[in-house]
Amino acid sequence: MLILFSTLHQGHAPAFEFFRGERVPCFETPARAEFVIQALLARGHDMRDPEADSSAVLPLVHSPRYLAFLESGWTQWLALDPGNNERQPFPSVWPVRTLRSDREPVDFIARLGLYSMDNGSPLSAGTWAAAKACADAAASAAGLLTRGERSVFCVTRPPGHHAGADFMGGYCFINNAAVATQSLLGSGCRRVAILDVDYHHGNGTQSIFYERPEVLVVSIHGDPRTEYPFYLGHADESGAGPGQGFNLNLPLPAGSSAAIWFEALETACTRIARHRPDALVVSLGLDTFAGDPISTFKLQAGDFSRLGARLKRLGCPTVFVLEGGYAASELGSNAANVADAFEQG
Ligand code: OKP
Ligand code: ZN
Repeated sequence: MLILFSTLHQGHAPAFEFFRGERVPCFETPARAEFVIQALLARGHDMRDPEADSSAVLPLVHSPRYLAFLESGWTQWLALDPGNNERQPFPSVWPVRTLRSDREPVDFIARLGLYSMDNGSPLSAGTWAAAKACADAAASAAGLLTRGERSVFCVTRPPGHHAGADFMGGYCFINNAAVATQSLLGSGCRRVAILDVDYHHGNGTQSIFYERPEVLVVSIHGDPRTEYPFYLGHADESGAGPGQGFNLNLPLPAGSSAAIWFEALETACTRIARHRPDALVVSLGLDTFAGDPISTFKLQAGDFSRLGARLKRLGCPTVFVLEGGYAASELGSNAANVADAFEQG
């Protein structure tokens, strides 16, 4: 399978995040991408740099003022104090219900809150370049599919599925699955399906396409009553307006077994087949793995092969974008199991 990857991801390397009241090392590390790349190369897959520029697609997915903030955010942070080079900015105030999000504050931390859903998505010096390179990979993958490639695997880090039209969150800044999807629609696909198999509900992807019938969004994830992102991902969210019926959430209880998970995958695949998509975009989170440090599903290495083989049977040109997965050393082989099984059927 063709792999798209940029070393620019290394510049996105915040040191720590908050977890249960403590500052802890980030779970979402540069090493994650290296593990995935190493494993895919070791199994003989071809790797390329992204070739497309996603600049024209980005404003179709994200708001201009959010993109402007992301692009210049680190520079603005440094302008406040050159010593900030050694510090990570975190939001501390958010425009929740009754507060206004239409006015952009001048204060940097207030703007960071306006454009964030949590305090868990730290910026670092190379965040924009890394996120933009992922979007370029997603746009490139769409181009390759429309030129006849059957599948492309984008090793995207930072991930994207929590990022909404105008906010970052859950380690995500630009929604790579949405960029791939929008690019596919722009190059002639009439219908696209997105399948999000990350442990966490892809709230950003859902919200970006919630009112659009040409994009079916299906997600299997930990029940948001107990799992991040908590405020979206329930079974009764089925789309709105013209998009009514084109969003399917399959939340599963924390601790669910592989058997339960694959039952949900069957439901997902049946719905996707009914959509008759011209292309499939898979938000490939690997944090459903039993050994994942922040998730509770019970998939084993062989289950990722089973996933790849099942997706192959959908018979669609497919873009994979990497989302979560934090069991660093097994991350690579689990990703490669999906790719290998998809190619071999
Ligand atoms: C991203 B992805 C907050 C800690 C919790 C949320 C988990 C994000 C998962 N400081 N972070 O979907 O794998
Ligand atoms: Zn996740």
